[in-house]
Amino acid sequence: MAVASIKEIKQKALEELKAISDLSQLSEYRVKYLGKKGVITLALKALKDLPPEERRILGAELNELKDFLEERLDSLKRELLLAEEDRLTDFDITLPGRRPEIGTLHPLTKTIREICDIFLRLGFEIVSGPEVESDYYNFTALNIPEWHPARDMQATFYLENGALLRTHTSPIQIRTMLQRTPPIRIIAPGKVYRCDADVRHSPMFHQIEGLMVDSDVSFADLKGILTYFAKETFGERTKVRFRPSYFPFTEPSLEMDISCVICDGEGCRVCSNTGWIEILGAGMVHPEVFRAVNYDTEKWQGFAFGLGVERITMLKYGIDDIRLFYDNHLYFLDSFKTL
Ligand code: FA5
Repeated sequence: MAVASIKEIKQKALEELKAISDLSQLSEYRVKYLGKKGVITLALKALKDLPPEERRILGAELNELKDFLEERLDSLKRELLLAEEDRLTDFDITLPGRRPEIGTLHPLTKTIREICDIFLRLGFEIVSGPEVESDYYNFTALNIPEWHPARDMQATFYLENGALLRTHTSPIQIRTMLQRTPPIRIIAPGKVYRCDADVRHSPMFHQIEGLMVDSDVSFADLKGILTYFAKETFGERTKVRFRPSYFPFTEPSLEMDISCVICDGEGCRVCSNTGWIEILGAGMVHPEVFRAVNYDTEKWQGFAFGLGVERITMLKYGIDDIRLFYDNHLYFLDSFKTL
């Protein structure tokens, strides 16, 4: 190796050093000159074949170049890293801010609030009760003794201690009447549980219970209030009809249907071609229930009703699978943002 070729190496290395403008070029450069098979490394290895005097002079020069380049590359790397960091944290404070995504109420919460609002306007008050109930409040006090076949209508989840998960919101009627004296006007929204599951039934669902007790409450009041509720919820054009039914805790009992909101009463798959859809159960409070809470049946009359929140929400928005309410998929929940 000649002195001239070392000069060339030095000249080229310094020239190329000036052209480095980013970290990847820097690492390529380091490999090219200082790597295991780099230009300077190989030149240093080649020194061993030279006569001692030449080796000393050229070796000193090459090592000086190597030390210089190593030092320069280290400081250049620091500079480039700092510049990169600045670039990343550099932002334009004049740009408009990004609006955070705003959530929306769950459709079931919406329905519960809307229904509660309707009854609040009619002078009802909202109350609540426990989800873990005793057999007494859930069944016995509601005129469903242990032997009663109506217990089979509501497949019940029992706990090991003999308590149960309430199968309906009706035990809140009993709790309220035991705590208060009439007049009473309450609605009670809440979760209820039944061993029941398909596209229209869920093991956990929501009901809203209504109870009105006073000295002059009639079946006509019940029909009037339920009709008002249906029209407020589904629109003024909605027709209602009342069918006789049976609940152990009301007598007489009824079920209310509304004209099908999907086909407007013409007949479709949702209403099984009848034009009508059942939305709630109701009736005049049974004298046995009044006796269980020590109310004088000569003095007080009342009505009660219970509706399924999921069912009403499905009808309102045309939802055909109850499980969508609990899956919490954003594409489903987001579709209620504008409603
Ligand atoms: C009752 O639960 C009565 N307690 C209602 C009542 C109250 C009648 C006061 C008279 C006086 P029923 O079992 O029919 O009734 O349930 C009422 C509503 O709950 C049904 O119309 C239906 O909409 C809803 N429902 C019942 N089971 C399920 C379920 N597994 N999933 C979703 N909704 C359900």
